[in-house]
Amino acid sequence: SIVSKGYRTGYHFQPPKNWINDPNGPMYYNGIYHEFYQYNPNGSVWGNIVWGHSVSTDLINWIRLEPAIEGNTPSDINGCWTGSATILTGDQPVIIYTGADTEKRQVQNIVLPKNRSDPYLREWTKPKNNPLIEPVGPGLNSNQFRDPTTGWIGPDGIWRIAVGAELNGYSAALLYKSKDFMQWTRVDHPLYSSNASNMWECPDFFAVLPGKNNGLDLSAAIPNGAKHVLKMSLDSCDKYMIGVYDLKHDMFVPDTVLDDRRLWLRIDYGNYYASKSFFDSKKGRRIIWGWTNETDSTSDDVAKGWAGIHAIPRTIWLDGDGKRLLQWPIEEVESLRRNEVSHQGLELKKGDLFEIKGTDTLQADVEIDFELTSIDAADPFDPSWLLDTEKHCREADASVHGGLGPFGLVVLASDNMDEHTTVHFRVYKSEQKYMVLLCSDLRRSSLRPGLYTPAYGGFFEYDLEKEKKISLRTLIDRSAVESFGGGGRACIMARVYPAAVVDGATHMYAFNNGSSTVKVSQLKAWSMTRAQVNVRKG
Ligand code: DQQ
Repeated sequence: SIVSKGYRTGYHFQPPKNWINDPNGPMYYNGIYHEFYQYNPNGSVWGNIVWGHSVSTDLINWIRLEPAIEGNTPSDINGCWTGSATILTGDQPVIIYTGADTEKRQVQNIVLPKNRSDPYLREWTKPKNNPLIEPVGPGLNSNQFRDPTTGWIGPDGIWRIAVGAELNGYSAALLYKSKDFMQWTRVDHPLYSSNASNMWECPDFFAVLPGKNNGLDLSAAIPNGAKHVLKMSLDSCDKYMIGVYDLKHDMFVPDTVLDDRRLWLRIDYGNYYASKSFFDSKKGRRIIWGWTNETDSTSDDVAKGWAGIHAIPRTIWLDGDGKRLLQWPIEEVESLRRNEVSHQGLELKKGDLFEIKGTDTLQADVEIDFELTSIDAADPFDPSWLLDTEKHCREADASVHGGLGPFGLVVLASDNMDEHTTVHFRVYKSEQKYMVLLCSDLRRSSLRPGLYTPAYGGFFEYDLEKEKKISLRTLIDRSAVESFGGGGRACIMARVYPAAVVDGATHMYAFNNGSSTVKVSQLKAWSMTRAQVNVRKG
């Protein structure tokens, strides 16, 4: 139908049809990037899950292969769920994933490539010793025990993985050890656990260097000054903690422990879940992939024949102050840019709306630097907003004048603005520092009924005395609006379904609705050409 064609993304990862969810086992091996994903080969709702498999040389254009793992043994007959890839010493790739067994218990299984000299690693075999790990031991809930991480080797030469679990009613990343990646024993304490929640899905554990965007391989020597990150998926979002990995006790120790999980940092403040990162040895960076589901109705998904996309892979690193992760779309996405439009020295006064013309507004990449003329105009910050940023974004929406902001972008807007999505900043003053809010407001995004249209928001601290510019980058892809605020300090992935997208005519604007003027020192926009995403079979 026309509807499904209009909303189908042009350069985000998705299979030709059907349902996808979590990214699984991303890796770079022998010159090829692999992306596996939770996939329903029979329809556009969750179910019958197998591991879809695609390969790429640039993480943007993908070749589709046959599913890599299907549930056909006693240890995965009721489910082939999320897992991770590890490249073992001697260049041996392996995948550990969660199976639901004959009794619907969650167990961890392994698969190995049948033929390592096949450049695409098309076929994966299950050794006889599955399951490798069963849900046994004190405090474990056998229905909440899944999503093993990539393995890492300690200085003692022993492998470790973490598994998301409910332990004694609380959330945990359980730690397992092995000499050979086949025989695993549970360590008597978790890598980390918290009684602020009761289950963590898709844990991810990795190392980062403050202020450096080169990535680290957790199995290589970790340099001094590095920090560790534990990411967990809960409450429909991906949260993380920064800390250190205490090797002596084999434990993750967060720098700050926040009892209220609403305050935990988030990889993304929008629609982004079950992310998984990997070390890209080709370019020496860490890349994170996440799943973004549809926010139309299930019947819309059935009509479209597809549901779920993956966000653009992002380089991920640690801010210089060690307090927050930064993310930026991988540079390869820039190969899709066409027809650059550029403006300098624009002034946006209160109420100004500047139309950005000359690009394909349905598939675009926009970068704007906003320069603040007077930071004294910032309104005071109220820390209670941090507990519910969506509520704050609803109350202080794009039409509510502030001292500094709102200013930002209006995207996918219909001719008469009946439909529009805003991505904007507000700047607040909090004691010695400034707090910036990035908001992506979907409430007016579409006139169609039955959509989930929240106003997403995330705050970040910003040194405005030093840095007078706040940058916004937004990738627009028909039903996807993916934004990076303050150089990747806050990210918001969103899905929208404007009727105007189906008609193929939308507009894009820069705007300011704050009392003080902001300058746009630089604005660049590009049309994004269609990528070859899974259109070819390999
Ligand atoms: N999705 C998988 C699970 C995981 C969940 C099942 C997270 O392994 O916990 O499709 O979205």
